[in-house]
Amino acid sequence: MIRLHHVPLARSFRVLWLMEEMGLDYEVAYYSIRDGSMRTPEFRALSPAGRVPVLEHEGAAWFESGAIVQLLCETYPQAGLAPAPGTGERARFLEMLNYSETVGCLLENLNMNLVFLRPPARPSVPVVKLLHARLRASLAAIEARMEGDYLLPSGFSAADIMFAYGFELARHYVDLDAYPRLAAYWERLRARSAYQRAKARDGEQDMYAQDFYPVPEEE
Ligand SMILES: N[C@@H](CCC(=O)N[C@@H](CS)C(=O)NCC(=O)O)C(=O)O
Repeated sequence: MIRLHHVPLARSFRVLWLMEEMGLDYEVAYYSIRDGSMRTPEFRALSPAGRVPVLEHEGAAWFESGAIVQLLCETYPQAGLAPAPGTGERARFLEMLNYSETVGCLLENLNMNLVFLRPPARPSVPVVKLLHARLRASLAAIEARMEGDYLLPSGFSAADIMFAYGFELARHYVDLDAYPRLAAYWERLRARSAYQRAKARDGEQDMYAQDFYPVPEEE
């Protein structure tokens, strides 16, 4: 039995997409960040910090999206979505798997300031400006390194899933067309049938009320 604990458009989408690429059979348990469904003792028993994703996999429960992606790649090596330890592309693979959370944390902090804060709390304009600048720099760094169609020269891998999920959120804060290689890469990934099947099971997001969140004006 495989069950993914998932919030639409959250980092758990990485695991959903990976499982579609791998052709696994799985169930999805849906939650919302807004409705308290992640605060139950049952969910906390699976995820100590009350976060998604959690993957229940044949009697075990795993949390942290990067760890789950790596564990699935090791459990199902026949899917060919991760270079094996000791091979030439392994270092780049692990770098990108973890760099995805450098970008993920910037996006989470932008979400916190611009999407989740409720009045009378107000976002800090200097902090939002700093987060924007750091997000743009993090994307530009990969834009400059991107040579082929995917992050690894040998082709599509689970590192693409980990990293490219961030575009789903980043497009609410930056113009992705400013990064032509990344924009073309994102188009290429969204054309994958496994991505489209994962989107069909993602569910309705209740995070973003606007398509784009500009940097707020100084008072
Ligand atoms: N580094 C963790 C982050 C997990 C995380 O923060 N998930 C968010 C959704 S993207 C969450 O569950 N947030 C719930 C909350 O903050 O209450 C991972 O990659 O799994």
